Amino acid sequence: MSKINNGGSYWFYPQGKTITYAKIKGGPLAPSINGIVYFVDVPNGTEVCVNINGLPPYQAGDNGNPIGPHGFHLHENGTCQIGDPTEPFQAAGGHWNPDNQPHGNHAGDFPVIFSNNGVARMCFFTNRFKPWNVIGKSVIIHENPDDYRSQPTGNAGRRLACGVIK
Ligand SMILES: [Cu+2]
Repeated sequence: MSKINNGGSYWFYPQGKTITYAKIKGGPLAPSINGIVYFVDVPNGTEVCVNINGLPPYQAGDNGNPIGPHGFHLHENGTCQIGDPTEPFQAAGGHWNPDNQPHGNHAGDFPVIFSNNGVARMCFFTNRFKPWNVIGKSVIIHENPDDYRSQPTGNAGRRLACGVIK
């Protein structure tokens, strides 16, 4: 295993693999979110792994604003400038969509993130890019679930957390 220093704690990832990563920080709507998303070079594609803490508690959608599972995407601009604190991270732009697909099939469309008392861990495989192809893009975690159908954003709601991929 190799490790990335996160100010006193460490994140571990498979040794000998090429990785890129984004440190994830919550914005004004969810300041306690922090963690990492990393991208590991594997045969024929990339394994994407998530290790996030401090997600808000799940809330059912009866009031029209379900909190979690959280929409999760790559966005096209490598900036986590907060901007308007009631609609943060707009500077990150829209979904990263290099081959001009409908939402649901963007290269940057990822599975939703499930919080377990604030903690989320998962890995998944994608063949849509290699780790180095996403350097300079951003990772966004949304407040609401992605419906994988509404265009162009999946109706995933406000942007809770952001990280720029290095
Ligand atoms: Cu998004």
